[in-house]
Amino acid sequence: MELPTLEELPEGYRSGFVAVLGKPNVGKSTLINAFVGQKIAIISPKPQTTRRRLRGILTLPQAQIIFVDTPGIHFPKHKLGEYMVETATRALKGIDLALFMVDVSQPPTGEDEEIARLLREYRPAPVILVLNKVDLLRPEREEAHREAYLALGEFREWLFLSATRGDNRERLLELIIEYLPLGPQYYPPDQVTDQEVRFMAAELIREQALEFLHQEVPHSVAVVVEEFQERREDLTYISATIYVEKKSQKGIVLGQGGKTVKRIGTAARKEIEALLGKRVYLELWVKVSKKWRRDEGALRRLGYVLPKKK
Ligand SMILES: Nc1nc2c(ncn2[C@@H]2O[C@H](COP(=O)(O)OP(=O)(O)OP(=O)(O)O)[C@@H](O)[C@H]2O)c(=O)[nH]1
Ligand SMILES: [Mg+2]
Repeated sequence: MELPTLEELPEGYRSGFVAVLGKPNVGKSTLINAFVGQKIAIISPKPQTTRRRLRGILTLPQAQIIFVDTPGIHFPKHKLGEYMVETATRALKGIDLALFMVDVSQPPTGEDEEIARLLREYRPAPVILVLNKVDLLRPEREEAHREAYLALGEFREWLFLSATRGDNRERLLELIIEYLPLGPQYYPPDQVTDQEVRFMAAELIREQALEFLHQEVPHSVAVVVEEFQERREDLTYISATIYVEKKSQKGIVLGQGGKTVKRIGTAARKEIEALLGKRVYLELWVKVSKKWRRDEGALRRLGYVLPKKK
């Protein structure tokens, strides 16, 4: 699809890049999926789910919003963590608006303070404070938590939100559009993300690994799609490798008689079929890449390469 020229767009058309920042697990990816109306980012109740920057594009009659999903900012314990935090920090460059998302059902932590400090240091754009998970906020804590978050910095706007239930989502969208500059469509109106389907398939497999594995194992998982072939018009063949950090984890991912990897595969296949709108034959392998989260070379081989500084 071709991009319309400025003359073809309605007068006053707005567009821009909106980074969603916050510590792990506050609901950043959930919000972007809800706005875009499609699962473009994987989600899990476990922290540190998103590892790379990715874009979710919402095209409306009056505006195009490019949401930038970022890894949760935290105090890293290994090179993968450092990579994730650096990725999130670099996403601040060249944005038009930042959404600082927090979990308002809990009081602020050191990670929230660190993000507020980053925003003060970089001053990337106006900041809207998004107090998410309001559906979990106990009424007697509302005032104390709200005041504690508002005290973290200077915010142009703030609002309560429930990304899952939808409270205030429309209001947030209106606010975002108000802060966008006049501009063209950067992406064709039917495009919802900048990611390749091959990469999205790898993420959907990792999402199911997060679902079926526990404790440290899910965090030690990386997924690489080795082959992605349209065998027939209605059938895609995908072969992927699940990497873990140690031999013992390989046993856990396989499970007795291979039952765990089978479960991961069945669930992921359904998700990928929904994404592609066709049948998928998915083959999964499990391999060990020793302590890959601590190894720069392994990180690169697994595709964790920093986006260019803008
Ligand atoms: N109750 C409630 N749960 C929410 C809300 N928003 C997100 N969640 C849940 O919070 C968990 C984390 O959501 P994600 O969207 O993966 O969080 P994230 O901020 O992208 O996390 P990272 O990628 O790890 O940084 C999931 O279990 C979501 O279903 C909300 O408004 N209310
Ligand atoms: Mg996320």
